[in-house]
Amino acid sequence: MKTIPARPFPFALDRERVGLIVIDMQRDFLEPGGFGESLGNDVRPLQAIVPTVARLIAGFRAAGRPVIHTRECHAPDLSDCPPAKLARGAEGQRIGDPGPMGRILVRGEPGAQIVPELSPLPGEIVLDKPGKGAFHATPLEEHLQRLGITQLAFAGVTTEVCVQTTMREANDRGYDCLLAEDATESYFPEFKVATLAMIRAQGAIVGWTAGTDAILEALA
Ligand code: TIU
Repeated sequence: MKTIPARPFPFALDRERVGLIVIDMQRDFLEPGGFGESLGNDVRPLQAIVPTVARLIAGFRAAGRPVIHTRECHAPDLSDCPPAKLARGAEGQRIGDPGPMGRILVRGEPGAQIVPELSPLPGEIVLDKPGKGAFHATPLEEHLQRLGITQLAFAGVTTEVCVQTTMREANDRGYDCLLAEDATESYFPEFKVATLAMIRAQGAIVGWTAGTDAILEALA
């Protein structure tokens, strides 16, 4: 165990049982023309965290710990997309519609790929998920159990949507959750601040937050 300076109180990192989950660092969310921009968002703040996420991934790989990547995307026939999700968004910019990076948020399209700087290595787990949370309708929990993971470090986008949803799913399943504060971002700065605060409120009710450097130091 190594103790990390974290909030709301230090986090005891178990280097034999921790894994990293990198949420939805996809072109659809980070690049102009993708799903994120189609919803009216400025994607630049999300692009800015890519080097930090890359450092975190490199640290987990160097420590021999699992790195799991997720992508929010849907089957080409959209059979896994609930009608209520499909109906949202502006006309012509909905899930499945053609965009500059292929069909928006559809599996296998260029926009659904993870940005090249953060490409998964061969053998790393990559999960396509139809929901905001990475446990819903995916084999994530089976993978974690097989790997003996009981603690999850989190990075990715967006803080208050897919990252927070997955942290809450993980917390309810008994995993200790640690969010890398500078390796996550939102289209709405105030939502990121609020999400970090609500995660660590009431004695880490959802989990802990810490800086990437502190996490890397404990892994080294
Ligand atoms: N729109 C938004 O903030 N997020 C998403 O739709 N998905 C993720 O957070 N990955």
